[in-house]
Amino acid sequence: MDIQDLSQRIAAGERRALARGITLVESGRADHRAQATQVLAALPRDRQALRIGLSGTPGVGKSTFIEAFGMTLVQAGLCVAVLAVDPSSARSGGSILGDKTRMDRLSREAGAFIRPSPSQTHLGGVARRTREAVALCEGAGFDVVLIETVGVGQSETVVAQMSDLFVLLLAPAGGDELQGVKRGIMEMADMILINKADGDLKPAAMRTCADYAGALRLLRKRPQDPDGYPKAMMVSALAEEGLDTAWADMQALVSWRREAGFFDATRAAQARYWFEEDVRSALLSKLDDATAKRAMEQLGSRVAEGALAPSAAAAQMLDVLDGNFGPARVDPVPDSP
Ligand SMILES: Nc1nc2c(ncn2[C@@H]2O[C@H](COP(=O)(O)OP(=O)(O)O)[C@@H](O)[C@H]2O)c(=O)[nH]1
Ligand SMILES: [Mg+2]
Repeated sequence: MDIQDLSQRIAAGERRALARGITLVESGRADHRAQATQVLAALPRDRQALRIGLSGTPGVGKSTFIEAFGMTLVQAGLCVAVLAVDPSSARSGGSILGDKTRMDRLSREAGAFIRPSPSQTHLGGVARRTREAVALCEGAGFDVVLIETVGVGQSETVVAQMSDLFVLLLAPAGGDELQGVKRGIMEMADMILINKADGDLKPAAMRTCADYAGALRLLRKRPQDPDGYPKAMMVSALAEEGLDTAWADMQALVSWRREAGFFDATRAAQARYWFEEDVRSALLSKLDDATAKRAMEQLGSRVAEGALAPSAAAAQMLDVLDGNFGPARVDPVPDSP
């Protein structure tokens, strides 16, 4: 494959080339990884999309919202890419793939690009792939990249750490409890959108919105927020209500952050975070190699027998990881025939 040609096509905004590029970054093959790195390096560096992370539990209306909100953006003349981080996708078949029908209109728009989530269970791998897919979309000249995630555990943190804006989508609650949204996730949100504020659900949506607006006011003030943010507001993805207002409020927040320097500062901090994460995960992956596993097993047994102190064994293990087999007296794994 001609990498230079592929990069140029991506930079020219060709959707099929972009899809091909994303396939490369998602691939586990070493040659594909090397090509992906080359493609990423060859893309224009002066393009910046607004990255919007969107999280919510299954059924709150993420797909419906992305379709309606995406159409709002496209009609405003913007190009929109939709990506997904879904650690459960290996089981569910992807958070976007399954309901591309819900994005029927958006998927037919020339200004839109929708990419189903890769089927990969390991969150660390998903994070890198998604970051690189975002970079490809930016290089392809998209104005907005929506990164969807199902609200399960760590995936919100992953998405928040690669977004300029993090939006939490909630449904109207029946009772008066705060739907068990974890404080840590609330603290990441720049906007909380109470979806389904229509028909019979409207009164409940109003109560839920007021509850969350109150809860947000109780959180510690963050330096990157102007007055009035983070904000809770009502929308209806189905009735397409409140979407223009939500977009206007997002733009207002982004402009403020740009002028106050927080936009670039956050991106810089995120880049540093991912650098450190990549180092950490690369170090951890060293434990997966056959020699390391064998050393762990052997040293572990000696610790269990009481022949070696845990800390001494750990020091020997680090020697093994450094490629120094002497002190640990661990035999390297013989080459397989
Ligand atoms: N009443 C109402 N229903 C909605 C709204 N948005 C989504 N839904 C419905 O909620 C269900 C789940 O929506 P979906 O977009 O698939 O949610 P997801 O699992 O978060 O992607 C579907 O039956 C939608 O029609 C809304 O704004 N109002
Ligand atoms: Mg969905």
